[in-house]
Amino acid sequence: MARLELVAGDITREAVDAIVNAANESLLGGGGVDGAIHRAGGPEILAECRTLGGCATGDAKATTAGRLEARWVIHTVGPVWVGGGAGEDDLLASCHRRSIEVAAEVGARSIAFPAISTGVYGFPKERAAPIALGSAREAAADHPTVDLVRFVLFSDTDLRLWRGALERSDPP
Ligand code: AR6
Repeated sequence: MARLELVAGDITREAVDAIVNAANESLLGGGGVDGAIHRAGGPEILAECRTLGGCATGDAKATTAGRLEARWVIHTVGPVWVGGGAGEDDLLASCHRRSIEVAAEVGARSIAFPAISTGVYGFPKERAAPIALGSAREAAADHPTVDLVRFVLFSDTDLRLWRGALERSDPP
């Protein structure tokens, strides 16, 4: 069973095998955590992204990680929140499942996620946290080579919210 960790920090500094990027369907960069990853990792990541032909919402694709400590960046596209009735929950779960599948495919044993969709895309954090935790835990159980799943929250407030969600979730 994979270890599940919650920390506060900047995901670009994570020394795990793979970090997940909350990208958009173009995979050609943006603001938020996407901008931070491309800035810290350098132009190699964007050059690789250009060859991938974009990415559907809920799917994930890997590139190498340029100057980052991680070896791979797994780019996933979270749903834009439009009120909850457009399949946003399932798409968010899919992002976590697909990211872990891709991590297993490239041989990554440890993976760090940001809080996908909860920034510019407007997904409510209280609703996103249990979905992200549950889907990541399930996917990691199906892919036992992935033995560390870490969520990197960008503030102490977010970390507290996610800890609460973890405490309320079913034990593994
Ligand atoms: N480390 C960890 N978390 C971060 C960092 C960081 N360095 N920077 C921001 N966050 P967002 P989204 C948190 O907006 O909602 C981009 O333009 C942030 O506080 O980055 O999925 C893409 O290109 C929030 O909790 O991603 C897309 O167009 C979380 O990361 C769009 O934004 C996600 O916020 C995707 O929107």
